[in-house]
Order: sequence, then structure tokens, then C-alpha cells
Amino acid sequence: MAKRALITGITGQDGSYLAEFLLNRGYEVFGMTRRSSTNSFDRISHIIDRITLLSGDLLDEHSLATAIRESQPDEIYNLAAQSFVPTSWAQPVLTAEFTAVGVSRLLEAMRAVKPDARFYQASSSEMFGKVQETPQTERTPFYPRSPYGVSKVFGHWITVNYRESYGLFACSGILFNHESERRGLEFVSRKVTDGAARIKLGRATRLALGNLDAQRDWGYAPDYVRAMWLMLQHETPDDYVVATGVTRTVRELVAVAFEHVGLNWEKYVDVDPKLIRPAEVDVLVGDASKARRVLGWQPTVSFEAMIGKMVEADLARYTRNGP
Ligand code: NAP
Ligand code: G4F
Repeated sequence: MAKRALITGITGQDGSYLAEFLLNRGYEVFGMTRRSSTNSFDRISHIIDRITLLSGDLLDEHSLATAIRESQPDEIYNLAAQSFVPTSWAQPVLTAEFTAVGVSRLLEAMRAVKPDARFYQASSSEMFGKVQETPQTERTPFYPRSPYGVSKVFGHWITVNYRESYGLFACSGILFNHESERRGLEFVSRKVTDGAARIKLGRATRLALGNLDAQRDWGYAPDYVRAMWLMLQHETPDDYVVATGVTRTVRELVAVAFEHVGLNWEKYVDVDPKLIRPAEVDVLVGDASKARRVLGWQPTVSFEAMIGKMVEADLARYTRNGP
């Protein structure tokens, strides 16, 4: 019989790639979506006929229990969250409700309805924040620097706690930044590839950015959803860092994207002080040797290749849509 998976956050970047990945492995895929007056199915429109959507919200435990009862999943992937760091300063309580307490609600629902399911929690390198050691591993102490990072620390520890308290098969994947052609336009990688494409096509003349010195360990999202699945296939539940091990500045990211369209970025980019964060995560670089050793995971797409794909996709989108 086909395995069944329930994905919260299926309309997001990672949810859409994970759904494709699981369908390709013969899974029956269920996705939880929240009601909206306009639909947010752009990233899953190509697979919508092959998945089952169930309505639910991380704020509403009853709807989570119903989604689990209706899907009877072997695996639950909790990818839903308020995931944009700047919004977490503007809406700190809502971020905590979604990104922190929402994990408790989902774990409680799973414990009540399907305690033998395997659970994946989307934890984040933002938990390392003001880093206490470099590179960061599963044992590096957390020092989050935003309400989002603080909420993710709660989500991580409540996952570990439910594993230890109730013996649930619950894993926390500590994923470093991962990007793609499906990344939201507000995140820096996509903002830059979209900006480079628009400037190249004459649709914009300037691009405003914040801190160009920040460093991130950027990987390719389809590689990272494979790591989520591998965690739930292992015989014992555990926590894993998923990263490339290479860090770059935002400035390098901008240079690679603009070079791809044959432009000198310094002529087009402005630094807007309004985009500087109240507290910054200066530099992240992960050590994924445990995931490599135990899960056999490794990244397959280089930073340059990823940025190239993203720029090409943005150019194609604007060209397709006409002037
Ligand atoms: P994303 O594109 O922002 O997607 C977030 C998803 O969560 C969307 O499907 C959104 O639904 C859903 N959602 C938000 N609030 C919800 C609520 N109250 N109830 C139900 N669903 C809700 O994020 P992503 O980049 O795919 O990331 C997936 C997960 O990994 C997130 O938890 C993120 O924090 C975490 N993470 C991401 C990265 C990264 O670099 N991408 C790294 C580490 C960890 P709508 O479409 O309705 O808004
Ligand atoms: O792309 P970002 O907004 O990603 P950030 O804050 O690192 O968070 C992402 O990765 C986390 C994993 O570490 C996830 F958990 C989280 O959900 C999200 O997916 O910003 C990256 C860096 C920051 O240092 C920011 O200050 O880019 C810098 N930056 C410079 N100019 C900018 C901009 N970021 C954005 N979004 N927009 C700018 O104009």
C-alpha cells in the first residue's frame, strides 16, 4: 500500500518541492491549506490533481486533528510557519503563535490522533543567530536574534521534548537558507534575481537592498527537501543540520546574479537604511557532516548554478508575460 504523507505549508517553496518529491516516490500526498479570499496555489498548480488538500490552520488545533484524522498519514511534515524574519518584528505575537506554539498544537494533535506517525519539524539556522561557534553543528548552542528565531528555538525544543517525553518519532531538521525559482520575492536571493532580470529587461532602473555584508550558507531547495524525507526514513529519530558548508556575502550574491545578465551591479544597487534589521545574524555556515554520514545526504547544485537558474526563470517569466 502507498505511504501517506501530510504536509503543512504545502503552498510554500519547500512544501511544493516536497510534494513533488513524495509523489515521485509513490506516496499519497495530503496538503494542509488555510482559507484565503484569493488562492495561493501557484506553486502547486501543476500537481493539484494528484494531491488532496485539507483545510486547516496552525492557530486551530481542532483543524489540525481533523486533517490528521482524514489523511491517516505515515509521515507528517510541519513546514508551515510565518517564515519571513522582518515580519517577525512587526508581528511578534502572531509569529510566536504560528511558528512556536503551532508546533505544540500539531504535536498534540498527532499524539491524540496518530501517535505512530513520523514527524518532521522545519527548524532553522536562524536559531544560531549570534553564532557561538563556527561552523554550526547539531551541538552548537542557540542564540536567536529575531522573534522568528526565538519561535523556531521553541519549535525545535518542543519537538525534541515530545520525542523524549512520549517516544514519538519526531525529527528536527536544522536547515540553512535554501532558495529556488519558487522562493518568495521578499527573500534576498529572489529579490536580487528578480531585480537583475527586471533591470536587464528595462523594467526597473534601481534595486534597494539592506545589509550587503551579511553572510549566509545558501543551498538549493529541492536538495533540502530530500534531506527532510531521509530523516524520516532512518531507523531512529534525530536532529540534523542541513547545509552546504560554504558561506557568501549578500554582496557576492548580487555580483553573481548581475554578472549572469552581463551587468555591473554597482551601477544599480542602493543601500536603503530602512531595510537594515534591528538585530542581524551576521554570518552562518553549517557543518552537515552528520547528515552526510548517517543519511547519505549531500547537496547537488552549486551556488552559482542555483543563482543562474533563478535569474533565467525570472527573465523567462517577464518575457512570457510581455511588457
Ligand atoms: P514559505 O514559502 O514562506 O511557506 C510557508 C508556508 O506556511 C505557506 O504554505 C503558508 O501558507 C503556510 N502557513 C503560514 N502560516 C500558516 C498558518 N497559520 N497555518 C497554516 N499554514 C500556514 O516557507 P519555506 O521557505 O517553504 O519554508 C518552509 C519551512 O521551513 C518554514 O517553516 C520555514 O520557517 C522553514 N525554514 C525555511 C528555510 C529556507 O531557507 N527556506 C530555512 C530553514 C527553515 P500560505 O500560502 O497560505 O501563506
Ligand atoms: O533572504 P533573507 O530574508 O533570509 P533570512 O533572514 O536569512 O531567513 C531565511 O533563512 C532562514 C534560515 O536561516 C529561514 F529560517 C527563514 O525562514 C528564511 O527563509 O535575508 C538574508 C540576509 C539577511 O542578513 C538580510 O539582512 O540578507 C540580508 N538582506 C540584505 N538586503 C536582505 C536584504 N534581506 C531581505 N529579505 N531583503 C533585502 O533587501
